[in-house]
Amino acid sequence: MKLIIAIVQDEDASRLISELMNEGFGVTKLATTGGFLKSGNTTLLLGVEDNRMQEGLGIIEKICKSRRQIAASPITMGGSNGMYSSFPIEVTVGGATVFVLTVDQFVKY
Ligand code: 2BA
Repeated sequence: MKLIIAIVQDEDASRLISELMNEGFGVTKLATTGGFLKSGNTTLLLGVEDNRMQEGLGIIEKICKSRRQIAASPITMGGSNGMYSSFPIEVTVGGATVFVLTVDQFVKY
């Protein structure tokens, strides 16, 4: 068995969960925050049998779109007047950041 951890954009989360549930996957949704943008994203946990892992990854790939976002750079520029300010940068976020872990044991009580 595998545990798929998928970090996706909030905009894609509802559709992705619906599609996964329709196809019979078990899904847990966590509200998370990206370390770089410091804005909300969604992390999904899916426990899947090995023979359905590719199918699950395929659905995530199909639904999750990459988007460009403007963010405040964490790097600050120093001015001659001693003031420091961050500047906007454009980043491409997603479609999805996915980790696949092998599950040692799966029990339900
Ligand atoms: P954030 O950390 O908020 O990052 C959002 C986007 O900002 C990233 O998109 C990437 O395009 C950009 N970015 C991140 N760190 C950067 C840096 N040091 N310099 C310049 N640009 C940077 P994605 O790579 O698609 O990541 C989307 C979200 O997935 C991330 O949100 C984070 O929550 C998660 N993530 C990505 N890689 C991860 C990793 N190795 N471990 C854990 N979570 C990860």
